[in-house]
Amino acid sequence: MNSKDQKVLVSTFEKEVCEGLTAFPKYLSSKFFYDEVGDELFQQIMALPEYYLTRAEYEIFETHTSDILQSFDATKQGFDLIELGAGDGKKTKVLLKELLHQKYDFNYKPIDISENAVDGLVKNLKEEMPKIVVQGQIGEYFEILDRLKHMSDRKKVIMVLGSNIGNLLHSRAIQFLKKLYNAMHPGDLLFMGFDQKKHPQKVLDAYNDKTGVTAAFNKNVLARINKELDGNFDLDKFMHWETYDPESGTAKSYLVSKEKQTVDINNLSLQVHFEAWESIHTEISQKYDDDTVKWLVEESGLSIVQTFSDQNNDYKDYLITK
Ligand code: AVI
Repeated sequence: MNSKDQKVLVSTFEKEVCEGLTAFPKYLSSKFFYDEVGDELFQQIMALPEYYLTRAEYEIFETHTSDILQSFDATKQGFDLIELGAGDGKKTKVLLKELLHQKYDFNYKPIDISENAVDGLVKNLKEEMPKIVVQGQIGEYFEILDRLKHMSDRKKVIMVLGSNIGNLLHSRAIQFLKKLYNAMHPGDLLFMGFDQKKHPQKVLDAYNDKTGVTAAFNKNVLARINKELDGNFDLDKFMHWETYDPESGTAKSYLVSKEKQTVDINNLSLQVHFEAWESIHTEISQKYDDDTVKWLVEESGLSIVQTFSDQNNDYKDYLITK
């Protein structure tokens, strides 16, 4: 950053872009993938033949619907269904439909970082299932969790689907689970999706699809810098690169500079130099096994009650209690 420039860094985006692109090695958080364009690209990813996660969780919901609902509220005394990172709610709708059908007493509270996603979902549910009381909220996970505790007196069932926890390093995942623990009262439940370790090629393919949608999704963080911070990244001069370590279960995404180049980010008065083949680390997508999930959950003071899996054991939803 130009030292003469006294510009105050206001938004998290500005602050983190500056930090990440002046660090060595360079990094940017995957939470910045999601604007209107990023949301649309993620929708496309979820429909890709390679991206098995969404279909696997959908299969779990379709094949174990009644058992899942029973596990949420066996006595039918009523609860709030809170979904963090709700997105378009496609999978959740399977449960919502059945909750209505079986006359459970519940309110649905979808929360997402994307205003666009929450507004779309609330509008869509009003049309498709007008009987459900839906209260959407916009916010980042960690900040929302502080509000969660005081959200209602009813029993809470908190859902975090899509292996969204996998975008956090284990240390952050434990912090996140501890925050959930603090937001829960005894008897409240957490229903959380964890993508499982599997054939490494299957994981690599899921994050490196043939049509290049995932590459465009990854590069969207650069497009956002261009749009929102007056940057001049040439997206063609970067390539999407994916790795998967079967030992740790960590899939990592990078943007790799194909040549030596300098990029200006005018709103930050920042010039960023790239050597040829220098990388920006943008995302982790962690894959788990039962022992690792048990460790994360128990480190946070919580415990696993039950698991639901797809036929291939590619993916699992864990029912967790305080
Ligand atoms: C949202 N999250 C769980 C996705 C994942 O699988 O890590 C985001 C994603 N990144 C590339 N493809 C999908």
